[in-house]
Amino acid sequence: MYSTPLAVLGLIYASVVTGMTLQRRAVDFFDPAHGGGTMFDNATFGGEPLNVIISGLSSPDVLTDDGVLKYAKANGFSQECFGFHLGAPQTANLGDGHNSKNQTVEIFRQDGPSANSGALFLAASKEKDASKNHDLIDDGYNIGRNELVAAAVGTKSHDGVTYNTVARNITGMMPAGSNGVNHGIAVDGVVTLLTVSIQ
Ligand SMILES: *[C@@H]1O[C@H](CO)[C@@H](O)[C@H](O)[C@H]1NC(C)=O
Ligand SMILES: *[C@@H]1O[C@H](CO)[C@@H](O)[C@H](O)[C@H]1NC(C)=O
Ligand SMILES: CC(=O)N[C@H]1CO[C@H](CO)[C@@H](O)[C@@H]1O
Repeated sequence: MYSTPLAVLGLIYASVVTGMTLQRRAVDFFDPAHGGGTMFDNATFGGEPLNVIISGLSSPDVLTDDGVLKYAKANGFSQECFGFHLGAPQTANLGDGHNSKNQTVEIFRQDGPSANSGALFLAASKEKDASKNHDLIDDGYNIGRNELVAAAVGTKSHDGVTYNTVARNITGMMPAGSNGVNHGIAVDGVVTLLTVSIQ
């Protein structure tokens, strides 16, 4: 194979555009294991499963700090209790909205130099009570994931923006069981990939 002048021109054009605007990314995400990572974060009492991924192929505006907050609102989660810093292991409580009072979501962005997908990795869990101190219900990770996904899938509008979300399950990336999982709560090993398109 050799590069035709047209292909080279295309490459230069692509880099220029990338430098100027928010580009749609090229991959859903990179498997953290390939870069020495894991699908568990490092919370206070062991790892919380990163059981939902917002694809790097989503509309770029969804993957920004501001954009993901707006997207959460569109899904019925209020951002009133949000206090997270993306990229750092911080708890983000999507807390006081509608039917999801005790849903907790931590958000991590995959944007390091060796795996810059722009994807957001979420650790979703369901707590017993919003007032209790991170006391998960039985099966709290699987249920937290399923509730978040159920709230997100389909077409949702908020503040003049319409989002279309498609879900796909990925197995084989996260080990099933309770080994090394926060509070010893077993996970089913399913990671749900959400691809969000702004209409
Ligand atoms: C939290 O979730 C559990 C299980 O769904 C529910 O029984 C409980 O009432 C909820 N608590 C609050 C404060 O929303
Ligand atoms: C993903 O897996 C969960 C748990 O088995 C299931 O409840 C859900 O319906 C699946 N979602 C999709 C999109 O396949
Ligand atoms: C704070 C905390 O939970 N740290 C853990 C991070 O993960 C390593 C490896 O699994 C544990 O040894 C630490 O205890």
